[in-house]
Amino acid sequence: MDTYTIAFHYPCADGAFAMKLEYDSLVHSGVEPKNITLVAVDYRQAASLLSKFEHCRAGEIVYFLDTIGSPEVIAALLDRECHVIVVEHHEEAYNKVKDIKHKNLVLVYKSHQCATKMVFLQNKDTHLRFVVESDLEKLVGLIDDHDRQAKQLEDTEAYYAGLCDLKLEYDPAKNSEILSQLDRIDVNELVSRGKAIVANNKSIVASILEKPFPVRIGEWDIPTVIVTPQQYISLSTELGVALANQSGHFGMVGATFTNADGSKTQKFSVRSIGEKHDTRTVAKMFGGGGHFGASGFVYNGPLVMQLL
Ligand SMILES: [Mn+2]
Repeated sequence: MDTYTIAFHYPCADGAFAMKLEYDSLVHSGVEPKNITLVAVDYRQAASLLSKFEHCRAGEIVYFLDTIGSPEVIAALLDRECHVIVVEHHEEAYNKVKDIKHKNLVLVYKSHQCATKMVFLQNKDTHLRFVVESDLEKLVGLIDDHDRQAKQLEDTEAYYAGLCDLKLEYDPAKNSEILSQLDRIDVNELVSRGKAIVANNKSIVASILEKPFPVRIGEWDIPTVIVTPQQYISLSTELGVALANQSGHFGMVGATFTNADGSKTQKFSVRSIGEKHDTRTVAKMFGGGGHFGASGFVYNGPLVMQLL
């Protein structure tokens, strides 16, 4: 009896859906669920990754979907005579394994498809009991459009807002219900729920943007808004970019988070538009950092006004 492991990128919707489609197609082809192990691969815990594959013996068929885990893990599994199948669309990740030549290694790489779509197309001819076929195709299209930031489908933003609102825990080790939760997703319901959230967010954003105040940092008066932690997590980019558009240089969003011990942490997110203003210049002044157009820093002064 063959045994299977499906490792997938976590926490990532594309990884989770790819896992679900691969799982369904294995079960459909006659594999018993007890012979399938699901492993969420979290790069933030890369050091302990190999321990999640201790059960893999010679002959185990191991999928890596939307993730390569690490080249070391793959090498260790090949050493144990496992069969490894990598389905990947991240060029950087693929480059780390593309030179490994081994009879038990299959690499599937497509830069223009997300992992879910790759798995979907590979198993298209088998009956998937995930959702009814036409809806599944629609869902896969939306996952693909969002995961690759293609922004070609009009419902993609709503799909993702609706999905985030479900607050699914994709790791089967932490949530034994995840497979049935993914089974129950109704893509049309998800999109209409998402549309309402997107519309609501737009009105929240509009009202927040009515009251920015300038914060002097270096040579810039940076328009800034203070929001709730929840708004900070979901709306920083939208607000920061809008404020950067207003000022022509930077925009800044702040929020006060309460730590587990009750202490407070003030986080700031800086955004810019175009290629002229590097947000890291601002973030570095406070020991933070990030990317050219998006950075963050922690400022634990007692009051926001002290920045002025
Ligand atoms: Mn992906």
